[in-house]
Order: sequence, then structure tokens, then C-alpha cells
Amino acid sequence: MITTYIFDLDGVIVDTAKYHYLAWKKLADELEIDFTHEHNELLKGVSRVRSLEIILKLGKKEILTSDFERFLIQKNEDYLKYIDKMDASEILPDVLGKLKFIKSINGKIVLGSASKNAKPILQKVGLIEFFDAIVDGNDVSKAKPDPEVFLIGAQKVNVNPLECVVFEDAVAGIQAANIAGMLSIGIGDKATLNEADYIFTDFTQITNEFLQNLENN
Ligand code: B16
Ligand code: MG
Repeated sequence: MITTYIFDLDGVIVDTAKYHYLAWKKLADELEIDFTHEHNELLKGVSRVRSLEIILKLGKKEILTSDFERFLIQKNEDYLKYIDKMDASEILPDVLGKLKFIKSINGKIVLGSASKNAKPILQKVGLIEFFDAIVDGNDVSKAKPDPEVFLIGAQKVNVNPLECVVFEDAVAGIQAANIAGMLSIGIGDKATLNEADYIFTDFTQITNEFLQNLENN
């Protein structure tokens, strides 16, 4: 029986990918690296450090370790300027309705995100109170597809991974959920997320009955 609903953040609850893009784009321009929206897709669900490695590889640039650290800080400061302006209007369609429904059936709600900025973002959009546990980029040492982030989430609310369902927009996140033995639900493109147990374009396509009757066999 499913008792616990684990949500990824970026691409599932809010679309912060557009702000990551703007902040990375500014840095890439300064480094004279061509960085497009297509390139930004490669960074979804990926850690901050790995994201910069990918961008430098795209531009075939090698930099000093001290510059690497400085660029990470600079990018995050730029990103936080966008986050600071976020409010509840940025919650993706029907996420709030589904969180309320899960609470009404006494389901546990957990965040499982690679972002180190997850808590301020949830605070900004007014959703932090819904979460029984938050696991983010500050808590994990291994990135998705490693299942660590979701397994810690299950542990924090004292449930067996088999009782958990994960909502994810990134392939690596779906793989992490599957490896954890959790039910996986892809939010986004059917072809991209085909390793998920179920796939929906967004939460408006998911009924309350579906959420209540989920089983992990
Ligand atoms: P930060 P998620 C991920 O969030 C983003 O998809 C990814 O693009 C970003 O690099 C990562 O968080 C780290 O974010 O720089 O804020 O620590 O999809 O796992 O919720
Ligand atoms: Mg995501």
C-alpha cells in the first residue's frame, strides 16, 4: 500500500529550470560559451557542480579550481535573485490541489530534490508546511540516479521504500526511484520518461482516485 508521496521540486512543483537557465546563461556568456535552451535540458535534476562541469565541457574550457568555486557562487547569487521574486503563482498546475488531497487522506508528503535551495523555494511559494520531511542537495552525497535522496526521504518519515511513490520530471530521478524500489511517476514527456511506471504530462491529468488507489507490486 502506498502511504508516502515523494515530490521532486524543479519541474514537478515549480518550473525553476527557466531561472537556472538565465543564471547559467549569464555565466556562459561571460566565458564565451554557447549555451542554449537545449543545453539547459542536460542540467535538469543534475547537481550544481555537475551542471558547471557540463557547461565547461560544452565550451571545451578548462579553468582553475578557484575559478570553478567562484563561478558556482556567482551563478547561485544570480539564481537567488530570481528565486527571491517567486510567489504562489509559480506553483505548477494542480500541484496544490494534489497536496491538499494527499493531506486529506493522511498521506505523508516528502521532498526529494537535488537543489540546495529547496527550502527557500518552498517557503517563497508557500508550500513548506505541507511537507513531513525535506531531503535536498544539502543532505545527499550521491546524485540521482543514485537512490540516496529518496531512501533518506523514506527513512525520515519511517516508512518502507515499497510504500513510496515518487513524482519526477528527470530521467535520472525516475531511475533513482526505480532503484529504490519505489513506484515512479513521470511528469512530462512520455517518450523521455518511458522508464517510469506511469507518465502524465502534468498533475491536472492525475485524478484523486488514482492517487488514493496506488499500489506498488
Ligand atoms: P541548486 P530538482 C535540481 O532540482 C535542478 O533540476 C537542477 O537543474 C539543479 O542544478 C539542481 O536542482 C541543483 O540546484 O543549484 O539550487 O542547488 O529537479 O532535483 O528539484
Ligand atoms: Mg526535477
